Amino acid sequence: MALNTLADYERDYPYPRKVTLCYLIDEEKGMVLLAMKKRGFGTGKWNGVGGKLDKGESVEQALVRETKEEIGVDLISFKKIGVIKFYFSEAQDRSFDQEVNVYTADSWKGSPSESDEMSPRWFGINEIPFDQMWSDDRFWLSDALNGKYVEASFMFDGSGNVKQSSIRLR
Ligand code: 8OG
Repeated sequence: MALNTLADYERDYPYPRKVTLCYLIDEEKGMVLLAMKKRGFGTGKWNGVGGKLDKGESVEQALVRETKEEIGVDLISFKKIGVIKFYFSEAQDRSFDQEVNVYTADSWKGSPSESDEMSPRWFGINEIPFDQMWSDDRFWLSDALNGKYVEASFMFDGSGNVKQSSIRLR
């Protein structure tokens, strides 16, 4: 059957590949750590840190490993703030689609530092640079950082713009 709407993708591909995404939060200062992606998927965008699961890894194991690899810190405490599915409707196959498992962390060991992949920087929670981020982030990230749990799905067009979305906040 043809895939036309976001609902078609959600029905036919309910379990896209899992990836992790983590935002370090300094609650006292009202800051969030974003990192500039230097290579690969999402190059040139500010984002949280994270990536794909290695074979046999759980989501939380991957979250801890990716955070260490990308910005050099060891997570101590973190909490899940949402699950977001992304469908790239113009892609030839479904291998780009992702289920992003989103977390915030409020405790870690070490100072965020630059790696080959990411260059970190603190931003005020009200000064997030949405025009230099994934196009969907403006629809959910502020609410998620302010304590809402987000369950959402997005369908992108070939230029990476949001074509359809479904967002549930609680
Ligand atoms: O392993 P790799 O670097 O390719 O993983 C991609 C990272 O980017 C992963 O942390 C999940 C994250 N990511 C997407 N799509 C989106 C998106 O639309 N918004 C945000 N904020 N992050 C995304 O893959």
